[in-house]
Amino acid sequence: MSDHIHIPVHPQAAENALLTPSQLQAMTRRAHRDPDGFWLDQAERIHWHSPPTQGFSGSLQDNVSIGWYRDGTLNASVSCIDSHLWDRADQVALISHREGTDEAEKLTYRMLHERVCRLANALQHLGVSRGDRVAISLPMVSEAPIAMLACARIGAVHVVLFGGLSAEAIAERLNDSGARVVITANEICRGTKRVPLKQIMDEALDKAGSDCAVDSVLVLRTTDAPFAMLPGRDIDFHDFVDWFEPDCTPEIMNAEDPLFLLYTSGSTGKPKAVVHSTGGYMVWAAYTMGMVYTHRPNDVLWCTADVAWITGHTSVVYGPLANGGTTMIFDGLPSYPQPGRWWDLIEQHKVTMLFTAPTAIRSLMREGDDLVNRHDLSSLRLLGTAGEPISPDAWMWYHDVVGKGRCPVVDTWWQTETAGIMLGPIPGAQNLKPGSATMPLPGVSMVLTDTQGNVIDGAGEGCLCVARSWPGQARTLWKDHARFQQTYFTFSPGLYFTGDGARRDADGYYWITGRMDDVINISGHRIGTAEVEEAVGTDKRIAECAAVGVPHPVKGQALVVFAIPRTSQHSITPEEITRQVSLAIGRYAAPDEVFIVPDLPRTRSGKIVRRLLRKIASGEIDTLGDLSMLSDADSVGMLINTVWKKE
Ligand code: 6R9
Repeated sequence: MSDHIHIPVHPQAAENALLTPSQLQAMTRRAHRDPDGFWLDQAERIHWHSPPTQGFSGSLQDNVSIGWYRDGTLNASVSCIDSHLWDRADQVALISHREGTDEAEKLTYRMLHERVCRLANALQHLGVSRGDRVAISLPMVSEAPIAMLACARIGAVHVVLFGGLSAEAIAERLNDSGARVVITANEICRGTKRVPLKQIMDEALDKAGSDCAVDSVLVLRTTDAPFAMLPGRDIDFHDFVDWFEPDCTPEIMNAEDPLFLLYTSGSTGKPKAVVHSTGGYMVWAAYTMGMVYTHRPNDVLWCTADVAWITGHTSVVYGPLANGGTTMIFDGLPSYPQPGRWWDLIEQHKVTMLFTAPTAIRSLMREGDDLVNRHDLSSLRLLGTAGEPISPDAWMWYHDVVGKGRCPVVDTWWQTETAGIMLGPIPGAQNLKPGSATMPLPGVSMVLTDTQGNVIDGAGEGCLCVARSWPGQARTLWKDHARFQQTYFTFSPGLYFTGDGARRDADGYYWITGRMDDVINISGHRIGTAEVEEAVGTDKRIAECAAVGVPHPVKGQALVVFAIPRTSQHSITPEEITRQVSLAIGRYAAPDEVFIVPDLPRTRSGKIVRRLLRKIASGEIDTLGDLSMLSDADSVGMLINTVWKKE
């Protein structure tokens, strides 16, 4: 129904547009006709040491191998910083606002260069060299992007870890990545809560045991809270780094050398580390952010994503800086110490482009329009969102109340694996439809298939796949190319399967229908139900369990766990199970509800029917459908009683 709602281009957006509708069409046609020529042209958006003459090389069939710009060499930090020193050394590159302060730290490109170089030299002094992994676990402070860029400068591969991970989850990632150095802070503040990051890292390093390759830990003091330092391993960040030279010769990397690993959840087993290249990733970051977030002089882009997500990598650090823009970070919450905190900051820093997740929009919307209207948000010219589906009503609120109808809302669909935006509007050149991520960017060969992998033409619904490689495509999973092939390329040989379902309407607009695998999305955090089930199942008292996602008005989805005790003697409480998940993965993955049940609905072959669990947990008990495939239909009645007698 909402297919027919078009939001036409506002005159102000048309004025700011980089492309007219016909230029956009011409670009799309050219990319289709001559992909290599098109992507070699786009490669000119970044700075190369020696520019590439080759586009794509490899194959998405059989033995999947993906390479782009193989004969090009570059350094990502040079493209993000040094290449701008001749014309905008004194332009602000990074605004970093710390909660509890009135003034932000503003680093010009020249200052950013100095800070990155000092840390790069310090890391080299610690023995880090080309190809070594460095783990970064920091709050949203200047040192986070600086640490990423310092790794890039010396050819080290950064692995940014989310501050909400448990010690166990960190230990697993440190060992898997083989990180040699860790850069962390003593504490992260989230409103009135404090997360003792250093203490958790100490526990993680203990748990990591003898397999762990970490020999140095740089610790940034973000608060006055005391913390322990292990002599010989732990080093105070600024006491050490500030002594190094403010210039550092960049390491010249091959386009296909990895720039970073990023852990994300999948539908099976342990979290996987997606590997991104240097050349293709940088072109993709510059291209996608350049097409959708059209930086102009004096633009301030505030993407509220944490640097530990792909959005933080591409939309906070690499994309805006490759394009010579100003990027802003903030380490606080939207409504702390009082509602309206974000609006204060937009007003104070004259933010022109805001990019956030639908979860944040939904919770800000609940605070009412008055709060927004009390602020002068006239600096805004573009509003963006990513990470989860945005409902048409939240989209309209963002557009009408925050953007006053002047600012295009760009709903962008992408993934850790795609590195940058795949579906999204080109502002000013396309009409918008609230709730739709619009269309593929020029050069992106998005297709829909049926469940057998056959491509569907025209309007229809199916599995979202990509038919051609793109420069930012993940190259592999760290140390597990077989899993990479198995996860993404076996569904329909020659196509990359995203794991999402989508509908394409008669105008060619895409509407994401959600994940088709067992990955759920809580407030934009991607969590594998298999990961949660593994965490619960390690308790000897549990015989079997199932984790499902159910709709949630603010978080998008909520996590519900059903657990069967081994015997009636094995008593266990929902609180114990919640704790178990927090310890194994992190508090962010703690279930919203846990039900201890005697059994679960199964097919005759013994498979748990998760579809029914989702319906029961979300209260849709009148539409359970056909139960004839169950081995024991009575189990459903019992389950409904257990779940709903709680109310
Ligand atoms: C960027 C990011 C990827 C998954 C993806 C999809 C969901 C992302 C979306 C969206 C609907 C959008 N997703 N953007 N769903 N509309 N605009 O979020 O990466 O953390 O890897 O998550 O998020 O399900 O497959 P990542």
